[in-house]
Amino acid sequence: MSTPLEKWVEESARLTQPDKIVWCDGSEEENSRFLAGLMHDGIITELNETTYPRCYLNRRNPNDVARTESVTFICTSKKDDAGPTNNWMSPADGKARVRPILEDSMKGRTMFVAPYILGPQNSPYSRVGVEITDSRYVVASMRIMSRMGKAAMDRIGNSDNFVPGLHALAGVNPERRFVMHFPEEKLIWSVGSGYGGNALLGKKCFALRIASWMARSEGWMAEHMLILGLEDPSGKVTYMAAAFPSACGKTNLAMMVSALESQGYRVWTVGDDIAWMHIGADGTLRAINPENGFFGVAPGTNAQTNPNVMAALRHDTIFTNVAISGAREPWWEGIGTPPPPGLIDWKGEPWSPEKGPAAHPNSRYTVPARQSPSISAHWEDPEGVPISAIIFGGRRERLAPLVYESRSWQHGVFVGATMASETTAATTGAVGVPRRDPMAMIPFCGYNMADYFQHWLEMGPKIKHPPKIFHVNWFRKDASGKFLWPGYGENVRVLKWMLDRIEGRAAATETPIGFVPAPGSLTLDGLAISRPVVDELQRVDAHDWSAEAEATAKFFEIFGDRLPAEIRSENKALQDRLHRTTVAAK
Ligand code: OXD
Ligand code: MN
Repeated sequence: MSTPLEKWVEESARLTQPDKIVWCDGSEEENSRFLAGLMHDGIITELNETTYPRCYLNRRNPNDVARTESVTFICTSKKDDAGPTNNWMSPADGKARVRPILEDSMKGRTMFVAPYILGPQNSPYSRVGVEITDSRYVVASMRIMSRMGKAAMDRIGNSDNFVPGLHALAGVNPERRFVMHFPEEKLIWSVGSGYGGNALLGKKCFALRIASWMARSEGWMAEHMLILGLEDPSGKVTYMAAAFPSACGKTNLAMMVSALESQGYRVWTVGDDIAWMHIGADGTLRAINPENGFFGVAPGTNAQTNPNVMAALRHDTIFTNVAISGAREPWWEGIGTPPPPGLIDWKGEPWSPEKGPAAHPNSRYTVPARQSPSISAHWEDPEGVPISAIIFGGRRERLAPLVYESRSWQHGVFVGATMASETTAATTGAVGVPRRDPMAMIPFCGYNMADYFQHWLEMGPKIKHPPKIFHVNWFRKDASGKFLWPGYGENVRVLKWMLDRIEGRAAATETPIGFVPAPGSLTLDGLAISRPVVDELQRVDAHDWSAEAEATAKFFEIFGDRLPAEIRSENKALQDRLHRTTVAAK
């Protein structure tokens, strides 16, 4: 009798017709063999063995360098279950579209079966997936990003308790590229791309899209959030989870070197991208990081913005689409050193300035989390870490203050649901256009976001010691376009204010949008910042916020009647508070 896993592998092999099937055990020996094979085939090259031991460069096909949201689908029986923010196909149509691409796609190739655990090996909150792929680069990357191999296989045993994901390169053809999710049967099919977010099926596909579906039905939360611990001078660590859209510095915040280290405040990293949160036996919200590594954007990363990751990626790292120097060391824009001699760009050609960026703007490093000097001693605790604060944030040039605290859980859910981030000229041509991205989950929520808001609303009252919910904005600018807040390591000052609020130590001033730090309650010593700048950072402009409230009401219309009444009433209450402020000011 074959097991459910063996049956699915046989079925997948019948469909894709590989020459050979290899079951991956995740061992060092196996990994070395795969890396040697990848080098032999010219898919990766080894970097400088002295300065970057066991580091490799992978150059992707230029047509395959980013997540492709336009061909990412949630395939549910009812269209409404996917909701207005997802691409939808019926499960039958989704399979009919992709099956012909999968058919015979592994002829002449090897099929790898890679079982993996998302989350600490012994955690009751962890889940198991199996990725079938014809890419050894995917297997080598999954080995860094998840706990891949024998332990996962042991956990599955004869059961059907795993999320199957079938991935085939299928010629890496953008015309035949799909990332399909079938949440009702917890199945993933991905074809035509080898790029991380499309092809490492444990990451966005399982840990967010499928997991968010599972989390709703099982009473937990799968979120696009970093997890950090803030240590105070007594050595006590308070954990916080934060959701920011891409390019808003999640990895940098999670791995921050604190500007208040001399006062005894340190930041420890638990995760940089995804948090799975369950209600613990002690009534706190417990978070685990389902991942085992960091898949971070390289450009802009340097000794100032993220010294911890710079230290982490000096060994055992896979780089993708970065440039390399004549000395075979990785290089990217914003690394903090001028372009070195003999620079080869991400396409493998000699670089010169007129060619544009040497590293692809979405070039990446894939590095084991344990290699970061900032990794928390508790990052693999089976029970997870207790979350005392949830932080939402975005890039807002003028609207949102540096930090504010929500009035309640329900109001905090509203704050998350109204999250937005301004686009930059580089991406849209129009600066300052807010793009709505509730809880930073727009590309990752595996079901109707109106139901997702409802799920958030229902979770709060079930948590005996619910986290406080805050909103931050590191990106406010003055009239001349200069950032008002220095950011990076100085952001710890804002985290400290949150900690002081949690501990009941810091004063706050009520505004229509929530509570901002009372004068003097933010720790600013040692920072050259003037009082007027601090005031401007905290200013809440009732007119701007009224316009914002109208814009969010408009955005919420896409959800129709499915939008929870609480969200609507929070927006109405905000508008009333803003109205009272403007009337009072007249
Ligand atoms: C993302 C990522 O695209 O984490 O959000 O890679
Ligand atoms: Mn992400």
